[in-house]
This record gives sequence, structure tokens and C-alpha cells, in this order.
Amino acid sequence: MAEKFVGKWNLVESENFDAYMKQVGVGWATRTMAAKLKPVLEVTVNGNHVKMVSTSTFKTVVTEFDLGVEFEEETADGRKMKSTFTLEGDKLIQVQTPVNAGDKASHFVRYVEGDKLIMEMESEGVKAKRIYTRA
Ligand code: DKA
Repeated sequence: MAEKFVGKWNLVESENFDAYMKQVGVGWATRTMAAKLKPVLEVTVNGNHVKMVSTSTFKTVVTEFDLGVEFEEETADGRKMKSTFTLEGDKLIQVQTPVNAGDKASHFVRYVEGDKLIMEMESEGVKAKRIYTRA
């Protein structure tokens, strides 16, 4: 159930995020700035509808979708993507494919373990992990 993800979460750990950003084409200046950010993520769920708001000093990114339905999103660094989120057991899976040639696809797995929300990120074998705790 997506209800597990509901609430406010603070980023506390980030592993290999720079390598992931480099893989998907984020430039040096944005990577340097993004590495220092501690976003707050707020998740709300209404039936099949999920809203994720990530707030940081860089920008606020709102990702809103129905489970199982593809939608267009723009990443924080401005890449245009098509994403589909599904629930597989307790895991929220996001498959992200680029709209524009040359951009890279990504696969994200989010799950809650105790008071932690874990986000595993992957693009063409380059993996990263972001860990949030309940605010
Ligand atoms: C997160 O939600 C990570 C989101 C990854 C965005 C891709 C790269 C953005 C670069 C500013 O914790």
C-alpha cells in the first residue's frame, strides 16, 4: 500500500549520487550544488493518486501521478521524461524513459524500512541510493 510512504521525510544519506547524476548527463555545476542539498520530501496519497513534493533551496519539484499511468515529468535539472509508477509488494517502482534522444533512462525503487524511506536509483548499471528519515 502506498500509504506507507505518506508523510514528511528528510534526506539524511546519499551514496554514489554524483556518479548517477553524471551518468544521466547533469553538468558539473549543478552536480556540485545538488550534492549539498538536503531536500524535504512530502508524500500524500489519495486512493490511486500520489503526490510527491521535494523541497530544497534549489527548487521545489512536484511529481503527481496515478499508479500505473504514464505521465510526463521534468527532472529537477530540466530533462523531459515519461514516467510510470507501480506498486510491487511494498515497493514503489518508477520507470523513467527520456522524451529526447540522447537522454538516459532510469529506474527507481522506493521503499519504507522502519522510519526510513530508501530510494535506489539506477541508470545503465550506475547505481545510487538516497536515504530519508521521517521528519
Ligand atoms: C531524490 O529525490 C533524488 C532525485 C534525483 C533527481 C535527478 C538529478 C537532479 C539533479 C539536480 O532524492
